[in-house]
Amino acid sequence: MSNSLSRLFVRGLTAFAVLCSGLLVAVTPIGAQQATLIANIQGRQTTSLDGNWKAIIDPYESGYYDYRYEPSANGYFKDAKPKSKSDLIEYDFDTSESLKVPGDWNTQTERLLLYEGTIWYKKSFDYARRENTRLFVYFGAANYLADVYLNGEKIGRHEGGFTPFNFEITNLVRDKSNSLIVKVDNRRRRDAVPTLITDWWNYGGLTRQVKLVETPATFIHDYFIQLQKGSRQRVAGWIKLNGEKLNQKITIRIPEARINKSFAADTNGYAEISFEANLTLWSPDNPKLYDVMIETEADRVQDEIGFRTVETKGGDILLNGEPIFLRGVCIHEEAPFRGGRAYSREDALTLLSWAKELGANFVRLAHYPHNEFMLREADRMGIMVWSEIPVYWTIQWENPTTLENAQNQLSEMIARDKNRAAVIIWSMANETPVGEARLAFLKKLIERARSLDSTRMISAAMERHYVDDKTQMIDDPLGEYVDVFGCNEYVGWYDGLPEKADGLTWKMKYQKPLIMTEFGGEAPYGNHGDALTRWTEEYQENVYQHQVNMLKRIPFLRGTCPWILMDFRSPRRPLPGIQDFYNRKGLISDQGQKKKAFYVMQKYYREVAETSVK
Ligand code: GCB
Repeated sequence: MSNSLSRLFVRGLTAFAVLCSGLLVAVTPIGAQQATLIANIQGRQTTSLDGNWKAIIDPYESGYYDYRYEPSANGYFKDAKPKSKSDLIEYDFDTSESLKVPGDWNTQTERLLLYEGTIWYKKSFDYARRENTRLFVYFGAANYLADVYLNGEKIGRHEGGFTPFNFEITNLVRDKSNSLIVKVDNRRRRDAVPTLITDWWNYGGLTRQVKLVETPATFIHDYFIQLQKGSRQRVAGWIKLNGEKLNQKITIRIPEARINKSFAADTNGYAEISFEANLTLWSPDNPKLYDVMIETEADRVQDEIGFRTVETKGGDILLNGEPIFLRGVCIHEEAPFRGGRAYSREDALTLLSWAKELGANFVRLAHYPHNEFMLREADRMGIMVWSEIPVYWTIQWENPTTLENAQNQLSEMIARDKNRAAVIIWSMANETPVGEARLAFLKKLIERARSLDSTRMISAAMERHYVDDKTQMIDDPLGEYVDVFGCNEYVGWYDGLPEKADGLTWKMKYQKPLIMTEFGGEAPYGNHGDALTRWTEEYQENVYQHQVNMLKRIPFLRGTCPWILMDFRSPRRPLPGIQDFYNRKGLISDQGQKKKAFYVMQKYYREVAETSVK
């Protein structure tokens, strides 16, 4: 067997072995170079490819299909140049416009605000790869469908707009003038996840960081290091190597906790780990993170990991064994002040600091996995996280490809964030209609989530219905399969006037904790009037006052997440002078101004924080 063939074979075997152990991050099976997600990109040796990329707008996909609508062998990915003065080539990356990466394209130039289609991105780079190293190209996210080419060769495709992916380019990269081309297509599709309709902007492009990741020939590919379910002293998980020398010693060190443990990886490069440790547990009051070093002969990865337990007991949520009330708020990945997709540490710090100011110890990152800075900062700031995938409203429940796509996005979300103490809930879906096919679909997602991570709670944001004028019933059959019930309701906004909340009683079929995952109303900042005039801050405040009084009366309520922290762009919100294509349900405007409703929630959270159930 040639060297590269045997490497492929070994990699194939490794992938198979991991699949069997139920830990594989699913990937679209295209191209030999495709690799499962490398854990903790921040802890690696990387080279940023952020900055200006050349871009060709291609609404008819002329760079991909020929005039018979067959995939073209000479598409834009060839990055061709005329070889003589008579040569006909109808595109040129180098004289085309530039787009910033990371960044959505919609907010970079006026004419792309509503664009849905293909844009080709190109970055040139030099890279002197050292002996015995491997090179990967990593994308934080590309919305929605990305086809990636290096030096004219396709290296893979990725579907899903909010999760990271990487491809191995060891054998393709050159010392000089590499041409990395990505075709990004953000057209909505009925069979996609999300599907055609959402209440958020379809920001397209390379929306998160792009990096080259250099690793040793055999490297630490992935690991799961958390407290064992149900234990506050035992750390358990696994480490996975990738390369040719798999059967080697792996050491985990946590110097601050005097931990130095070694494990032998099996012939597949897989090692289960388990050891006792005396750790200060992570919590919102004390978000303790430890430096954790994972070392092999040739590789060393450092991470910051917090340790805590989270579970439900009857109707309670327990953090480190103590009942906790989740003082939450929903957040979209929308950039404060400048608009567009948020992507930076600064964006994360602004949004999470506002959540803290509100009194939150919990955030619902809606409606898709957010960029990694949000999770890293939540870990540091002591904010618990609900993380979800864009299985939103009505997707194609009976389509196996749609299910596979949703499972893949779920796997990628868990793969990236499974070592973040902040994440306490994986959520499967938002406001999906009760029905058999949907239940079967979501049960499959739950199975997948539990097989990848048994330590987090599972939930979904569901709906409720009236059994009579005054009684709200929570009995979605999906409730049976989740740990925590998430419920969206808009009493006072889509459902009656604010005071309707006063007369309502809530009932739930399940003996499980309930989080009210959405409620609220809309008002542009600075629009004033009386408390019954729609779109005024006073009306919004009124909604919140009545909501809070109602929420206080729900005995099984263990958390609240008002919709939403900050106004965000939405194609469904055209009302001139009021919405102007923004959903204005923010407690804070997109320019950072706090609305009256913010203070109602802040007061409520202060009260909650002072009572015994924190
Ligand atoms: C919902 C959705 C959320 C919307 C919100 C609204 O129920 O889950 O995505 O943005 O209502 O503002 O209507």
